[in-house]
Amino acid sequence: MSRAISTPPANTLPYTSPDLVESVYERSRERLARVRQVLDRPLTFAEKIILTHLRAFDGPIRRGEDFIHLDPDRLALPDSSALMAMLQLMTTGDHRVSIPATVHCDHLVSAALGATADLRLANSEHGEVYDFLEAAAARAGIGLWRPGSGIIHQVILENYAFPGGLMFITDSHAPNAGGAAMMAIGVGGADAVDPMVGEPVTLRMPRLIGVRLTGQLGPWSAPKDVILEVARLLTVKGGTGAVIEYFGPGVRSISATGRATICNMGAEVGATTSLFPFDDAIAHYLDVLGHSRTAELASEHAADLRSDDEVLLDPEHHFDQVIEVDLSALRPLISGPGSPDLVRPMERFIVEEVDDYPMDLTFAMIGSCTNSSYEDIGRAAHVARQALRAGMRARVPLYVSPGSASVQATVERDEMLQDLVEFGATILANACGPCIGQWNRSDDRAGTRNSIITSFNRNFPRRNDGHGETLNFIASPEIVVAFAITGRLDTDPTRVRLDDGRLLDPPHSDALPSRGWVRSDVGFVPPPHASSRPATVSVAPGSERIQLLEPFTAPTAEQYADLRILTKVSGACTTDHISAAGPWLRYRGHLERISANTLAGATDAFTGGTGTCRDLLDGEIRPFHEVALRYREAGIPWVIIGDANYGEGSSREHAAMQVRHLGGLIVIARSFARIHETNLKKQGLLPLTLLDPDDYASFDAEDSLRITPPEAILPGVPVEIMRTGADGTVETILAGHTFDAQQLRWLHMGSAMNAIRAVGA
Ligand code: MIC
Ligand code: SF4
Repeated sequence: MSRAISTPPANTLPYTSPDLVESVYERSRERLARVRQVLDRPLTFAEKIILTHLRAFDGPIRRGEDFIHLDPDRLALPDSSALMAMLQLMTTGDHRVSIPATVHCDHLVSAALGATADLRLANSEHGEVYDFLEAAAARAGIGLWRPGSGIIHQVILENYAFPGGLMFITDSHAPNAGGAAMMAIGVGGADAVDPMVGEPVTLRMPRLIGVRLTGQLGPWSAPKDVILEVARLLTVKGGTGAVIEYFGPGVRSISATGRATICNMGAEVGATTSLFPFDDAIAHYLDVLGHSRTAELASEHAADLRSDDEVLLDPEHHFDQVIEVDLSALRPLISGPGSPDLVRPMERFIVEEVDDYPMDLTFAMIGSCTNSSYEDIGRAAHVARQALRAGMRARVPLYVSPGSASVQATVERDEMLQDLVEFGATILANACGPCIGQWNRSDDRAGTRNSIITSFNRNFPRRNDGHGETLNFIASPEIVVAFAITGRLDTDPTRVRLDDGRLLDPPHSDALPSRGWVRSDVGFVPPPHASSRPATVSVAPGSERIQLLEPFTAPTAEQYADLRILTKVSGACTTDHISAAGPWLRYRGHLERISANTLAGATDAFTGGTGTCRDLLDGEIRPFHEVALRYREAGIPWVIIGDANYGEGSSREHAAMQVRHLGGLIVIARSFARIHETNLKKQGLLPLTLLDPDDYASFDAEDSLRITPPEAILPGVPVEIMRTGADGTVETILAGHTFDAQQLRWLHMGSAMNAIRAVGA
């Protein structure tokens, strides 16, 4: 198979060229005609995108069951996951990628003093990583955005998203691009390697959830409240394996960037992706941002960029589930702490629950990929300005991270940032910062129970400053700023009198700047022409930050015949619990080093301890990774027993690779989050879902397990787990798996990368 395809010139541009958009539309139109002929039924917008991006369309596909093979139009990778993706790509050969792709340096910048100082520090602290990524991207023909240029999802929305396109991004908040009617799906790094070498990405055909929006958002309600309401209704598991498609008369009242906020946080309900239909608001967004030709093209193809009329007339018939949200009835909501789906109206929270939490806020923060648009900052600045007029300033430290250099330049030109600064805000770099624990917190509250309020998307324990005692409440940016005025959680900031006796007026901002968009491509590095690509991509010997990967060896029948349980985790076990971010982000390119954090946040059901378990070799309690290493050295293969929605949250494949690196072979859970399950499969691990979730209770610390040998595992056939207890009792438990015939090669070869290498060899 030939893999050396020359880099498309598309990669040298800091935006998606109209030519690419046009060719996608032409191809999609032809394919759609054939799909319609064969299926002969109305189609949802999500189906139109999926079915026109299949490698081959062979007739009806069962949702939630069949695997599909997709060829995306673009790829993007944040630095934190690009490291492993590029290292894995390197294990498969020396490739020039066959698809437009970009790397975005956004996750490693720490927040402390403000944008300039923080970026300077990031460049010196992470220079080795940035240099590696720049060289690896250049060699592979991939564009790169340097630190400070923006958060990946905002940069994509502004530059690369186009209606009806399909993109894979190695980050769970990929669906943000759904605000511009692009389907963007979060995947692990190994999945991104597939399209880089010309292979399709494999995915299970998603179920379809339709969300019908009616009414209109009230004065203090925001797009954030729409998605918090959806999270309340669906919970963190409810969207698993589904595309959420929004429609209905309420859509009109929400701007493209507001829609992006809603799609972004679809990740918090486990959705494969979220999507809005193309309409005038998106055309206007594209136009103002300088993509007029793309807006024109999309308008010409508008009928293909939304659900068919028949679907909209009878959605219950065409979606697997339909939810209705009346925007007019929505009030500002508050999520957290601990989980994004712990949601209730702010008014109720203040009256009924607030006493359970520390009342004084220690920090307020706006930004992150989910809420850093022009409109978000505009509405936040409008609230801040009213406080300033009343002679008031923020009573708590307030951080603002604009999403991109373009947003920053635009809100600066329109003097919004200046107002926020006068109000007391510190402007952070256009990067992830405290959202992902890159926060050098300098106050003395870290480590003591304290409340912060943010407009971010995740509030898992330890996420922001590494301390489980920090409670993160999530709300819309304008509500966050309003709380910064009072500094307390127990007063409704929309009803409090300012020092001048007035109540706050509801926030207002244009959705897009009336004086035009200030475009900034600062930090974009196009890949060099093939003839001048760097000769090699080198890693310094003994580097602490980057380690070349050794291929994993294939699991054997013998190993599957006698496995021990490292831990049975109890309760939520997100990827933050399995492989924490924050200070550990520095080791995202060094598998051995990062493995030291494995399961540090997880609770062991056998001992009740967090981050530790009992070592079966000598009965001592030790950190998980130490016990795992001791088992590995003793030649004892091991499994993890997981609870429901195991691996929820991010796309970081480290959560799978570390387990594999430490000698883990199997994860048996009540259920899995989609991306993590695939990540496990790609690394040659066997994720098993208990057919009867109650069997979770049967596993004991000293059990030994015997599992159907790898070569005997068949698609669609449950696997047998023979459990022998310490007292000699034997029981057989059945578990399902989701490997199809082709994916079983990943297991048999030891990993998906081994399988790619074998084909290329
Ligand atoms: C996150 O929000 O958790 C992250 C950090 O962006 C992750 C990606 C990562 O861990 O590399 C995600 O959402 O996928
Ligand atoms: Fe970055 Fe936070 Fe968005 Fe993840 S959720 S991409 S860490 S801003």
